Amino acid sequence: MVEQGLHKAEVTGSTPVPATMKKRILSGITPSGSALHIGNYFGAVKPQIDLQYDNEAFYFVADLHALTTVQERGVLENNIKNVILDYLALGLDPEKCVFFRQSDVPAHSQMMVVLGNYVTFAHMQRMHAFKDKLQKGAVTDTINMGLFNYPILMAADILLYKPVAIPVGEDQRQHVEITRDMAESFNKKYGDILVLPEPMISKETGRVVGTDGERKMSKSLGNVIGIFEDEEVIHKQIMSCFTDPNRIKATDPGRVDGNPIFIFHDLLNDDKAEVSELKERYVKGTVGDVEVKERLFAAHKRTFKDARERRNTLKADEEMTRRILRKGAEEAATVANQTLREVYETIGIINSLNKK
Ligand code: AQP
Repeated sequence: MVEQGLHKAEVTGSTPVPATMKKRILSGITPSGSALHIGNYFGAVKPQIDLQYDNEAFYFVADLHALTTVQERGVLENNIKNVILDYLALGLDPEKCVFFRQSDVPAHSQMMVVLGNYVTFAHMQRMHAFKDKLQKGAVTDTINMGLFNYPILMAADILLYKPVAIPVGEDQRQHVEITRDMAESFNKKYGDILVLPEPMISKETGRVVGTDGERKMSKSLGNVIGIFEDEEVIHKQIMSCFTDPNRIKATDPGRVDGNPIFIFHDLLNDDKAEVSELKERYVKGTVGDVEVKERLFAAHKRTFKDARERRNTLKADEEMTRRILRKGAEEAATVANQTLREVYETIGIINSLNKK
């Protein structure tokens, strides 16, 4: 596994890459909600953006994946637009990486059909997205095949580009592992065609806890701190954050380690002296939760001020985002189609795609 710090990281994979070549990495984001939260940002988006400078990066909006949960046309369209704007506003540079929409490159769906034959039903049943649903009480009658097949589409998304590393949050580790298994099973049969990618997960931020202080920050759990929502919404999210449950009064000595409000200060607050001072006072019982939260809110505003402004500018120029995605789709399709051709040829499907 490639462990990664928050900043630019050296990418190493299992496949040897000549030292002079940029290493290829890839990641996607599912527009299953209307906006990114700070868990997405520190766990995945920020590392991805940092990595775009020194690597050959492919990043895509996994719009087809969103269909597992979003089945209202207007909502889906809106989510897709938002996540594209969020990414660009946060610093994704389409000149430094290939940024595209999954559905713009049909090879993803075509490759999925092939890969489904190199994984067993039993293996798929052990995938956590499916198992979690069952554990939450869903019956198989209500779980759609899109969700069940999600890891196969994700394997297709990845393997088409032959990346050596996949920068993602901890919750995606299993999906990268099953991707490796599918590639391995395919290669065993046909020779070294597909590249086995490594998950690239930040030790510090691979699993950002939610405002409940227990579970992973997730939109579906409602324990998020947003990035681009109205300030009142962000303020409310921060003020509702759990702290030290054993502290009754502001004068009680409090616990800092594992306290979500301080986890968020460590992530967000660029004023490290302020964070140290707040921690000291918290331990001594000389600062109240409200002040700690208000200071976090102020830090959030500072940290995301530029991105919020950039987002407003980008929003006003829809044609520019369309241009960026068109260019990204062309570049992505060139690479993806080449792998698909190679795979088709390997398995014995010699069709018009393979004609020179
Ligand atoms: N809490 C998190 N900490 C670290 N990384 C996270 N990621 C998500 N939540 C955290 C990472 O963000 C990237 C995009 O994830 P996604 O498109 O799969 O979104 P998600 O996992 O569906 O995000 P949510 O909020 O958890 O959605 P729901 O509630 O719908 O399941 C991925 O790299 C992911 O690891």
